[in-house]
Amino acid sequence: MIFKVNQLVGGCGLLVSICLSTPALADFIIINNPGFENPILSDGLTSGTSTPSWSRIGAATFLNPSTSHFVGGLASEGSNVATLSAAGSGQSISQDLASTTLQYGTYTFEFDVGDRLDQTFHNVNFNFLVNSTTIIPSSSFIAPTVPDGEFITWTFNYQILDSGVFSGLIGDPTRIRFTAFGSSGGFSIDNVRGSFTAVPEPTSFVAIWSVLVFVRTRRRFRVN
Ligand SMILES: [Ca+2]
Ligand SMILES: [Ca+2]
Repeated sequence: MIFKVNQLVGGCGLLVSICLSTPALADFIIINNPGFENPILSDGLTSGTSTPSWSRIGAATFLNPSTSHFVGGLASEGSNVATLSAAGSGQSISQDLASTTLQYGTYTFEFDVGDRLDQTFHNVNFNFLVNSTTIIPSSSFIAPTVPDGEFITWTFNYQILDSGVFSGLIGDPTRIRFTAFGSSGGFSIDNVRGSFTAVPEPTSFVAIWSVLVFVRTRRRFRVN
């Protein structure tokens, strides 16, 4: 019988090892109209109205580029891109992530940044926010150089720790925002995507350790 109990203890130990070593799977974050394909635009035209799912401050535009904007007249994804100018008060576009509340884990956001041929490139200001609070990226970001007339992918990571400053904001709504600050130039954005990897639930480990404690207690009882 003791042999069987040892087996059980070993099995639970193995179970804990498996739980600890199994990598968490990433969930895609739902971003609506992520490539600015709504509304449909003709080549070289910009949208004169707001674009679904994105809030707009200033005269940020949504463009189906021609060869005067990007090499080959191509967007990074689909046909359209968002284009923000730094001139003036700072244009911005943002989206409330309706299905993504703040949770413990790692958030990753990627998007394609373009430098228009007819525009001087101005650095991108990207923010991930909970309520109106900006979350600082978990690693320092070195902006990749964007070739003139082309797009390149930028990636930002955000780690929310259970001991961190955002503990009190778990479950609150999140938002992403692009802003162009400065006096001239601008940038374009396309193909915005995000993912989230949760940290393992502490309660599952409590349950596993409870089983271990129970088994060890029973073993001592039988030995005594
Ligand atoms: Ca697009
Ligand atoms: Ca340019």
